[in-house]
Amino acid sequence: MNLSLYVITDRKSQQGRSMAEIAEEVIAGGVTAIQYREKGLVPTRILFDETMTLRRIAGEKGVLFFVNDRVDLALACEADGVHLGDDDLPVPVVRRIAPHLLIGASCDNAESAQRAQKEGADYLGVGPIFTTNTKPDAGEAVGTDLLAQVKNAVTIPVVAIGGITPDNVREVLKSGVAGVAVIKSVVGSPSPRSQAARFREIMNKK
Ligand code: TZP
Ligand code: MG
Repeated sequence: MNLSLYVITDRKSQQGRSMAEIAEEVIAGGVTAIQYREKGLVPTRILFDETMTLRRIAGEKGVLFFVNDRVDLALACEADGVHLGDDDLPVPVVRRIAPHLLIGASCDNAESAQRAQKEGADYLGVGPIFTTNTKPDAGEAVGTDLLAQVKNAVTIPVVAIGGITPDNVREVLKSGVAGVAVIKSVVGSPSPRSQAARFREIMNKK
């Protein structure tokens, strides 16, 4: 499971480009995982159509595909996995109803990370590492020291998220995480492809 460069969709950051175009570009730039995330009141049929498109694109290129929040959509489009937070279905419930799905769980401290691991999560999303305005309710930045603490408290892969850019990604990787998840810095870039490639280059040099 390669989660090293994990890009999350965001309609507001796309600047008129289609989700499919962004996905094709970031994959060409070297991302290893894509997550479909939609927090707006968008009809489920549109969400379904978009997840099907991204599922196909990711599948063709051998990139992992996750759906945020919605287990029904993850199952419907045959995603590789689903990413869950505290407001979503509990990890053990999803494990029961969708045993083949990979499950990512959001957490922001060592205790919740250990709990999610025990409940059967396959990887953890930890953040926000730095201040971000992409997710207004993300809470206080946790920083890289706490990230390292969380990483050392579990054995499953940890993906860092929140305010990560090519300028601070080296610092994040020092904590030994399996990957970084990024929205604005890549999806909001004039060239999502070259920005993903920039991340990739820095990460490969590490
Ligand atoms: N969860 C914690 S921070 C965040 C999410 C979804 C937003 C990350 O976006 P960006 O633009 O990479 O800071
Ligand atoms: Mg959620």
